[in-house]
Amino acid sequence: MAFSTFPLRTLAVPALFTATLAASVAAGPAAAAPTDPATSRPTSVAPETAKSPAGGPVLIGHRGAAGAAPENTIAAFKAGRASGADFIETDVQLSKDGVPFLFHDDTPARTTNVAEVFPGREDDPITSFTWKELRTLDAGSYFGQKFTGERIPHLDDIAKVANRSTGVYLEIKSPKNSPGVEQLVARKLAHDPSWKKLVAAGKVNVLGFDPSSNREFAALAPDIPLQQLAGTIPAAATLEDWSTFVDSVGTSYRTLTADQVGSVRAAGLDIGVYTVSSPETVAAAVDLGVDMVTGDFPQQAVRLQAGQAAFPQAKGLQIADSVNNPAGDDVQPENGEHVLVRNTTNRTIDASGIILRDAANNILTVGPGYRIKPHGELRVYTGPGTNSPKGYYNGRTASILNNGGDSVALWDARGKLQDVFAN
Ligand SMILES: [Ca+2]
Ligand SMILES: [Ca+2]
Ligand SMILES: [Ca+2]
Repeated sequence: MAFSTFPLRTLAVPALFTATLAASVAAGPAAAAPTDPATSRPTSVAPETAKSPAGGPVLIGHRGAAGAAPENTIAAFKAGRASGADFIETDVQLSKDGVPFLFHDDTPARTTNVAEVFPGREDDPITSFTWKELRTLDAGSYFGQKFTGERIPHLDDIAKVANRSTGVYLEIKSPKNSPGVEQLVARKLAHDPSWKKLVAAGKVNVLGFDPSSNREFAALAPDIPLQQLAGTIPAAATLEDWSTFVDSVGTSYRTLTADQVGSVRAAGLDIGVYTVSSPETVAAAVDLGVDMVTGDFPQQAVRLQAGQAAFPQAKGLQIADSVNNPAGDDVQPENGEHVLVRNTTNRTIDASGIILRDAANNILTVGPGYRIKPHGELRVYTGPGTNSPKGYYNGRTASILNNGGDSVALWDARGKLQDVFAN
């Protein structure tokens, strides 16, 4: 389908954002499909440059490219590099025996096969494992069969994937669980040849949520750009304090306001946002004028910034909405949380075997025999219910769609990315 049918769906969008997105997605011929009834977006938009006057924000692949490959693995780092993003982000921790490794969670349960290899240790701190033990874990198969054999990387592995185009955003993760990690990272960046090369090219940034850890790192490595992460932007006095040891603040795009962007800038700091995974949220961040955008789908963000279609393989199925927090229990018979999939074309599309994957890698699918009529919709539920032409039920017993906002990627049965929705 022509990408200019891209709907604004259900987000409330400021006019400037709409203009940016329209420019960003202007690609290919005008569409035959009608305007999305949920919005009033015109079917065709004048092609014009998508780049903001300043060239747009720095684009960063979250955990490599966590939407496209198992997070924080070599496969994800390579996908992030291939996307053309300015940086790939990762998380460093220390093993029980002091080896720096790249891993996000505090425990191995979600993203490894720990249950098979070390039964009973699923919820142990990841930092209670030795490096030898960590290397026996499979960190790829949770994401998909074809990634079986991906290992938890060593800190130095990402420096070998990065280059002068795609550098590293290195988060010091849960530093209280990894005593000494600040010194180790500072030493690496100063003395290891592959890190030194990246540092000299301006392609290494360090970041973290813990202000005391950041303060310590800043004292050890004052020349490395440093970012304070924060779930929400604090008061001016705190920003002022942070500005004595960091260069930028990174926060969730979900709560960031234009006023807060102003207060961060007033403290002399740059501003970044995470985890920005859909085209609409990337465009909204661009319109807020942020300096850095971190997301799970860097390839799509790069394409948008270049004025190209985010999903060149899209066949016409899109996510129209995600109902993360319905009235009553999120998982309840017939009526719980669900994702609304819409056929945006004039022809019937086979939705059998499509996959909906949320930011934490929970997966909903659609069974055989599901064909969505032209401009028709299918509700894909997390919980149990009676399948019908309008609804498919995954029969899960626990909620997966985060009520504080989530992102959902739609993959077709052949593994081609069709759409990403975020709220
Ligand atoms: Ca991180
Ligand atoms: Ca609810
Ligand atoms: Ca939910």
